[in-house]
Amino acid sequence: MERTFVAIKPDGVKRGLVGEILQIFEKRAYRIVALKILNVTDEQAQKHYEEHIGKPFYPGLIDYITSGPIVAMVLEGENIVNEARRIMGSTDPNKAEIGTIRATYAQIMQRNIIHGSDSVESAKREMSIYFDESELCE
Ligand code: D4T
Repeated sequence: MERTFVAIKPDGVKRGLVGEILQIFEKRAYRIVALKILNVTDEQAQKHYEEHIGKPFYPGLIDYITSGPIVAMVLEGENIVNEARRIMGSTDPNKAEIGTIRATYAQIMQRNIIHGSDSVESAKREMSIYFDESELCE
């Protein structure tokens, strides 16, 4: 069993899409290992997006993820890192396959509604930014 880190970004929370998005993962029978709503601090945002430091879209990315509460979660399931990203669709909603979360709920890359880790290693790193070990339900 694999684990991944998923976050419903501020626009998803503001638009009241938390329940619908959670349902997509629950219907797929993935297990919720941890779940919370939180305001991302600048420090958390910088850690999360450290690979993008210096890129032109970085300041906007930090402003976006800290603009309101996110819903952060750890999900567990078979091959979940890749499968969760397949369910979300491409980073750019315009290129995301119809039926994916981004194609269904988003229009532009700068407001792409959801985040999912891109590898098992990233998942471990990202989980530790948002959750203490004690918050994960075995
Ligand atoms: P996140 O991390 O938000 O799930 O996105 P992805 O894993 O799908 O994609 P990413 O790390 O390449 O991009 C992070 C974040 O930056 C925004 N972005 C990205 C942007 O505004 N302009 C760009 O040119 C790129 C590449 C969108 C997602």
